[in-house]
Amino acid sequence: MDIARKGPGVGALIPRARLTTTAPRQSLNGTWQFRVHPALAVAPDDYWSGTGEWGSIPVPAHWVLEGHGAPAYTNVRFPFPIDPPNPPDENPIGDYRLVFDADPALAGKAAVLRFDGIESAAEVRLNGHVLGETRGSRLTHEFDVTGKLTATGNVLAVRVAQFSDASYLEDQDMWWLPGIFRDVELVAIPEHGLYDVFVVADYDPAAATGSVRLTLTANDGTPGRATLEVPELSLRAEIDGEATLDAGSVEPWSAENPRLYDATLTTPDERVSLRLGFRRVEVRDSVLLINGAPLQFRGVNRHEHDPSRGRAVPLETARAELELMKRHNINAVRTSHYPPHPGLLDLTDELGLYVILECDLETHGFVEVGWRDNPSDDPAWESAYLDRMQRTVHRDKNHASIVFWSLGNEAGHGANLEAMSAWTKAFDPSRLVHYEHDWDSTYVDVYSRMYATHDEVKNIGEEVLSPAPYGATPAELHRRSLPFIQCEYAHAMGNGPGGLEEYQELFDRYPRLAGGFIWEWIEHAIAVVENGQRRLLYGGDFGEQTHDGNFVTDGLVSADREPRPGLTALAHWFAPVRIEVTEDAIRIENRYALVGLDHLRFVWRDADGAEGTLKVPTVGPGETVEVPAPDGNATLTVEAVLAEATAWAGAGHVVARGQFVRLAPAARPRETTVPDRAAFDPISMRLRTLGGLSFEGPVPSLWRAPTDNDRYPGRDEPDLPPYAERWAEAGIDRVRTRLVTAMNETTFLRTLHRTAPPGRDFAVDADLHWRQVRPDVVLVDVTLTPRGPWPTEWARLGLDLVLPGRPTGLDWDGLGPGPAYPDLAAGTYHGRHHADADELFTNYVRPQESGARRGVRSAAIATSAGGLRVTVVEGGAEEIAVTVSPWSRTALATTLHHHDLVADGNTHVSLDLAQSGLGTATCGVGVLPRYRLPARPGRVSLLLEAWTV
Ligand code: IPT
Repeated sequence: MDIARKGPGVGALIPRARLTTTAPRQSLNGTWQFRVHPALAVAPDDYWSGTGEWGSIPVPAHWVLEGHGAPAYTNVRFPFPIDPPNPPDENPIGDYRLVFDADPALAGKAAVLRFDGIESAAEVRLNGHVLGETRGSRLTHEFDVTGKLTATGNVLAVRVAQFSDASYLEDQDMWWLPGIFRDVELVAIPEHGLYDVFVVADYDPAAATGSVRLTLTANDGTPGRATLEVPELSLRAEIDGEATLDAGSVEPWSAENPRLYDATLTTPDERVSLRLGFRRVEVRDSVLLINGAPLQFRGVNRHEHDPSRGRAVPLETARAELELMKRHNINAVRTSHYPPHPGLLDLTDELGLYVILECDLETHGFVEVGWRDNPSDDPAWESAYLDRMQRTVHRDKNHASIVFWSLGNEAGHGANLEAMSAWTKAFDPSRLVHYEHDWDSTYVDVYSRMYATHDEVKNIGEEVLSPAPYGATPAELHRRSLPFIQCEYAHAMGNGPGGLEEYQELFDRYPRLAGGFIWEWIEHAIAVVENGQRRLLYGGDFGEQTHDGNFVTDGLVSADREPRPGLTALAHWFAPVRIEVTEDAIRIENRYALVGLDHLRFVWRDADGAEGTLKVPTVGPGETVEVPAPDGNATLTVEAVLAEATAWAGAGHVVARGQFVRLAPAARPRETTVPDRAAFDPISMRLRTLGGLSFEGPVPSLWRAPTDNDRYPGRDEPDLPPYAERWAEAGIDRVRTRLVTAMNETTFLRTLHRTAPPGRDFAVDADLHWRQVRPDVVLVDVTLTPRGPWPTEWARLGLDLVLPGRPTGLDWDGLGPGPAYPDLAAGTYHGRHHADADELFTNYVRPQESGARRGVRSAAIATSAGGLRVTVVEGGAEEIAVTVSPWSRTALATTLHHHDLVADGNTHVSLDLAQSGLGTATCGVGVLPRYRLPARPGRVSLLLEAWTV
């Protein structure tokens, strides 16, 4: 086995489409014999013989997740020296062995042995014959086993190298996870069967008709013959090699209406089933079109990940995941950064998701040495590059959902990428070619960027609205003719991402902008069980020397696929319907490209529980209608719900929501007395007890436990330190509060406090006016005033309290049910909400600030010792936020894993007058100016009512 050369694998058959066929097959998944050697040099040659000691392993699986060695995470950097094509000496070698009886339909017959994924290189032997070697961890390899299979006692032996020359081409930002991690199968090749089929089902939007172009290849490589039948279209034809057939009038396929027509190709020995989706992807005047209408990607980047099984994701899990996407108004997936399990494309066809299918290619680590010797421009690697692209395209070419082929990710520039593009365009002109790093767009069909700032995206949208400048080069003119996408944007790591609304607004405004794909769908934490406790781990937790920490846990859903708050906001901005409710009218905008709103019902309800269904006239794609609002409601909520169940959600599922709310401030109590000073701490004059409940606080507070985004400098301010550092420098993470004075006025007790960081002279003054309403109720008028020149913006402006007992739940009147921050509030709505103790925070793998409930008018914070009801009497209720946590901010900021957080038995409460936004600085712009919180005064009046249990 030679794992240090620059070519593709050897011995595999010409790549072909994955066909659904009646040809006999036999799965070889199951329990195999297994052992690992530390390096190729010490791995015995006769591994197929079965001598020596063996354990066992499931196939498909990654051996490092099955008790042999450990996973390792790096983002851009290679974990070994850049010395292509040589892998490091420390290179675990996994030997796999399976003894099996062949199915009678396969033994002695023409058949292939198929591997759908082996990381990173493998030598395959069957009954003593060397069949060849694989390259391309996420690519299918088939070997001809004709005449080599016996009825019983077949010995299949596979030697897998964790690292190989291929590792230089597979430097994606993810775990290194070796092993046979996808299916292994035997498939018969019937004598008069079809080796390959290529079908292009085109749709002519002007005529509303379809056509089918078929190219058939027989098993001997000659043109194939078969009978095509599409019963629903009464289409039947004898195909000899190639044909283009008129399908007459058809319903087109789109993500909005994934209409598929079942078709069959019959030969004397075999029947192949196809699902035809008629559709056309094209570009006109730099606008991307699907079936003649503008196509806007509302997409996500999807890695294959399961916390226990790595990239061996069961298809049922993948299906649940795609359904979850559909329920959150996502209409597109970029398969970052390799082809997924082949079954995924059947699901995207069926459920309706546009796909950018990406080749298994990334050489990002070469950026660390200025792209010196990047394989992308080295002729010795050209055949490896072409092989990867051909395997990618051939396997999945018959799927309607795939609209772009992507050459790979972050592989720099070079002739090999151009060669991949040229081959792809020649082979399949029905789709566009994508590659992000070709900023000049010389060999791609779409201009693509990642994490471009809002300003850049705006410029790109605008530049095609006026004539090209005089003297523009042909390349420049070509680029201007292309639509634009952000193949990655809004880095969804930790609490965030902010800035979604502003991107969506640009995508909606400029026709050239065809939307984008959030980075990324899922966090890649790996679950382990230690001392009976399940723990989610990230880079460095497995003893790696070179690693990139928790950068692997960035997603709209957790590794267990629980939605993060960012997904709720995204569902709002991606919604195919916008509902705007005012006091007397409801505006409904249809944001679908191709379909009307007949599949939706519009239901309304008010705060008193009255409800009804709106009569909405026909609204075509891109149109807006206005209907009158039911009379006299201070709160009116209108929801667009599915009229009938779909494959991905039940009837009644809420697709979009709009709301009108007139906030009525709570009445200010008139009868009050001056509180007894005994209820206050004599040194600090902070409230010590109320209604029998003891307190610590309230104290002014400006800090939050840094989010992931707070820990990175934003793209808009690359030269400034991240906020977490700015805050630490200013000292707002450790402010002290001094009592300035306390005095009894005629009707209230006045306490004045100064809060400032150690070693600094800038401060915030709190002027509190206390009035007793009842023994268990106080009214406090709060005025917060900044003093001196503050060198940094704040995280929050609020009051902190510590209540006795652990938190047991929260009931509030405000935005919910999930958390909301100034730039991440979309998708929450006003109402009475409840959160259980475990819903008060988001269990981000690395602890950070989370869980703020916003727009709060009143909240009841329950603890195991009692509780506190807070009512906002005056003050900007839209901005008021309540955060309740079992952990102090210091604990959140200094603990590295969620499972290591130790609750101190108290309830930490923050009542914020204002908060900073979250931004997306981990790999994008920081907090946008309008969501920042420069030093500013604040006023609020709060009614506090306490109880004990
Ligand atoms: C970009 C990568 O394409 C993606 O795989 C991921 O690593 C992401 O960054 C960060 O999470 S590349 C980056 C240099 C913009």
